[in-house]
Amino acid sequence: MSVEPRWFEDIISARTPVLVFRDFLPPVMSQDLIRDLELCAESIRVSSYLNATLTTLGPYLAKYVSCPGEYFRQVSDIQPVLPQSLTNMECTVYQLVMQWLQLEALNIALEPVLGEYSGSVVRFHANGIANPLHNDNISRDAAGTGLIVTQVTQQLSCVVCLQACTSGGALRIFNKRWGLEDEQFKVEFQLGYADEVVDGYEFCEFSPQRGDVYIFNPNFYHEIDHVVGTTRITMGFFFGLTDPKGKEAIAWS
Ligand SMILES: O=C(O)CCC(=O)C(=O)O
Repeated sequence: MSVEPRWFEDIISARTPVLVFRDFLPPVMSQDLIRDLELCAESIRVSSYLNATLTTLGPYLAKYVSCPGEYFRQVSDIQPVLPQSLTNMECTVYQLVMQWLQLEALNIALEPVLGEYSGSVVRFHANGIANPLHNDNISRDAAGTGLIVTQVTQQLSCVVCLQACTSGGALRIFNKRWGLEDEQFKVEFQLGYADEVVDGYEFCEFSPQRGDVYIFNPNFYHEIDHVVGTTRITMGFFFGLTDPKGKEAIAWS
């Protein structure tokens, strides 16, 4: 099973805003992982911004672009705590993405001297939580750090839905790619961009269900609607191409 090569282009250009493999994970796999995540409750971190709260297990690089050494320390501290079921899930989904996009390699990024990146992050969106409008672009956000992930040619986001919320929690992807001129819409100490930046742009809404795996281009503005009811739990990672033929990729979170 693989997608047409043209589809890869379509995700990058967002002609296909989100590519979904519905119900990929067998229920037992997500149930086992959620049970194991409860045992790691002490390692779950809450990052607060003026307009958002992110609750995560495992570090995400965007938080540490001004201190990458701290990111790699966090990666090595959390590694022994993470359950095997999370590593297994990561491997299964990497295999799926490779097959899907006809990649010859997809490996966790390795930084010379500093070590391995985090291969995924688990995100918890409890009742009432939303994620503000933002876009992800590591070449921009970590520019000047010399980190190898800043050299990828295309950055895509892959998300696995481990537990769906009762309602709300939709991912909304706007048909608007980030541009330098958008920096005027950034608000200090807040996560993301003011809503005006996507005024008049079309969007696509996707409500993930348990077991779904989806891929989209995070350089296009996106946000997550307020969650209602059961906590929305996802595992996600970014990946980007490292060779001119578009066959090799590295992943990080
Ligand atoms: O959880 C989601 O649906 C999307 C998460 C996100 O913002 C991203 O992967 O960039």
